[in-house]
Amino acid sequence: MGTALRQRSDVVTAYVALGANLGDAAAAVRAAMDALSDLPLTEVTRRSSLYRTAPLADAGDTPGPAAGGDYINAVVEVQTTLSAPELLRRLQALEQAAGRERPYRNAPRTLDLDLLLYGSGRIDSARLTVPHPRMAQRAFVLVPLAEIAPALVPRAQLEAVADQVIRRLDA
Ligand code: A4P
Ligand code: MG
Repeated sequence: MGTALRQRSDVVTAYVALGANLGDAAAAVRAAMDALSDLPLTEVTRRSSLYRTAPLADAGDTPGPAAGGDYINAVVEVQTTLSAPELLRRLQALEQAAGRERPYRNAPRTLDLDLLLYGSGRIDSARLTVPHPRMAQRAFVLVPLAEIAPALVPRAQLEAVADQVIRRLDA
């Protein structure tokens, strides 16, 4: 399957951000990486380390319920022939399977999977925006992405988020 996938001309390199801050978040993120590699027409080609990160709210967010504890975050690279909407649907199904509830925006979550990049595609639909609109402000996305795809993360972007707390977990 892997070789067959790589030979297809419609294969796209995409990046998925993983985050969790409820229960055993590291186990949830590792399990999600495995689940991504089990998706049809999709191969995980790079996995970042896991990172422990301080919860970050959107600048525009009104203060709401506590954001919860630290997150575990990571990024994976996939090769896929799924369309971007189909990949998003699969990511959301994995979130549901991990027991995700959505009581309010930025609520603590057992698993959050965001599509960061889908090839060089730009998508702006009601359900999907790619590149992910908040990725450039977030160390918990940029640092693991830079670990597996350094060419995609300008140094200036990393410097701009250098004040955000992020620590790589030992393997
Ligand atoms: N959606 C649009 N574009 C995308 C995309 N590229 N990838 C839509 C994924 N989803 C996308 O997402 C809400 C809607 O966004 C979906 O219905 C989808 O159609 P959601 O996952 O249901 O809700 P959410 O996670 O609460 O919102 P969102 O926008 O994913 O939140 P963020 O911006 O990802 O923030 N701090 C740390 N340290 N680590 C974290 O991982 N995560 C968040 C969540 C806040 N603070 C954090 C972390
Ligand atoms: Mg999300």
